[in-house]
Amino acid sequence: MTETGMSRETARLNRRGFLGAAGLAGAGLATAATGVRAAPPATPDPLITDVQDWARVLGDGVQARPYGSPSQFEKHVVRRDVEWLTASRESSVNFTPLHELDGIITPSGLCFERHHGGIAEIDPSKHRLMINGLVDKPMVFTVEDLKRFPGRQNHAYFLECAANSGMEWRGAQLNGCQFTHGMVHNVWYTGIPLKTLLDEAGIRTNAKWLLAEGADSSGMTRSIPLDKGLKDCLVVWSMNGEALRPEQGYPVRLVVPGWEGNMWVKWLRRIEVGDQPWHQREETSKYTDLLADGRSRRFTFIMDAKSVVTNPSPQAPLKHKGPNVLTGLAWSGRGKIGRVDVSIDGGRNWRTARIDGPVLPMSLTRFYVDFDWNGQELMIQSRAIDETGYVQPTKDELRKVRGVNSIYHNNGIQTWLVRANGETENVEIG
Ligand SMILES: Nc1nc2c(c(=O)[nH]1)N[C@H]1C(S)=C(S)[C@@H](COP(=O)(O)O)O[C@H]1N2
Ligand SMILES: [Mo]
Repeated sequence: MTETGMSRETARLNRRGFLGAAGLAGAGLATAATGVRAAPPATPDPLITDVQDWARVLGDGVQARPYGSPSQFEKHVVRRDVEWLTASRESSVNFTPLHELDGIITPSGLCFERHHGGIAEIDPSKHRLMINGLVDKPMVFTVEDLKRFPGRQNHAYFLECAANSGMEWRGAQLNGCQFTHGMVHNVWYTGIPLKTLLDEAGIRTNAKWLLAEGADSSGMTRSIPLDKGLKDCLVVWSMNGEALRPEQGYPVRLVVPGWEGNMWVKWLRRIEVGDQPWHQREETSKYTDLLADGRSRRFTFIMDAKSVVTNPSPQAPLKHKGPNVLTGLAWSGRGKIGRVDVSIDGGRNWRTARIDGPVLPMSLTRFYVDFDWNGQELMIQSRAIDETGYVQPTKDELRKVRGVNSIYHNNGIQTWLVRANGETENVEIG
């Protein structure tokens, strides 16, 4: 394990050999027994008998922390990057610590970041959003203008980078769900429908595509079908109830629900209306999937249903025998999650997980399995099924269709091996 908590080793297990040796056939997911057994009290236990400092000394007052931050004992709950992953530290990515979170909302300071030209620090009074191209009336809006439009909306949506799990195409590689699945976040957005602005400018009848452009040094540009832009795209200025963070596109970003993260242009400064796509770098050489026969899948847009068990996982091993809570996240770019199944024997037997919290379209959805662990080795998997009936595929099923040249759009089923001592590893059943 390196400092970032990951290993570059590829762990592959032989399915027959492993399952045979472990004798997991009878290991069903038993419902957890009631009552979590706690350790008997030590006598005398200083944690009970002593008066701790925090009970002796007056604490900070209300003026000490005008903007709050997490407890000093939560310093390990941070975004992490992988040094060798990209050529530069600015044009790079870090990952959401999914194994440290619960519920469905990602705290703003923990949302993974993906920048192609570093973080633009924009003075909102100097920012403008232009609508041009095939419109009756080209327009320029200030941020204040945007906030005066009627019809403001609130939505929770997941944003997943198309490269999430991209390092796993050729086998298990990164040891932690933060690194294998952490290019996803889910926040509450406040803004207005993109349609409101397009209506204001008046779209010409031959319009079919939109080009979204960012104000950062990368000048990010992506072509978006007009239908999608009119259906549910948003221009937002707020996440989780406060202004967007600079990392997430302050002062305005485009929200493209259910579609690959690259299209969610941050620091949004221009929408051009056109009659055909622009074929920009991010939709030609990048974010396309090279198939085995040499052809490329392009403009795939929608992020298919996917899920991952966040606990246990390599960064969050099992520590106790007896009752344990397994939990994870599921999402689909096609709508709501319909069901999540969990297996502890490498996909032989499945049990329906309990979903808790809101099940919203194109949002992360939280699932749980309360189970008893007797110390046996486990091969944990989860499988998402969305409301359209689409079933999350195995990695081998994906490879049959897509080959192994891809980086992007890997929504295959993840396997975690839990060893008898509770340590957990990223493996693949081959
Ligand atoms: N202007 C601009 N928008 C951008 C990017 C960028 O580099 N510049 N990166 C894109 C990519 S590849 C992804 S995955 C998402 C990441 O959003 P996040 O940083 O909020 O996680 O933003 C997209 N929008
Ligand atoms: Mo991305």
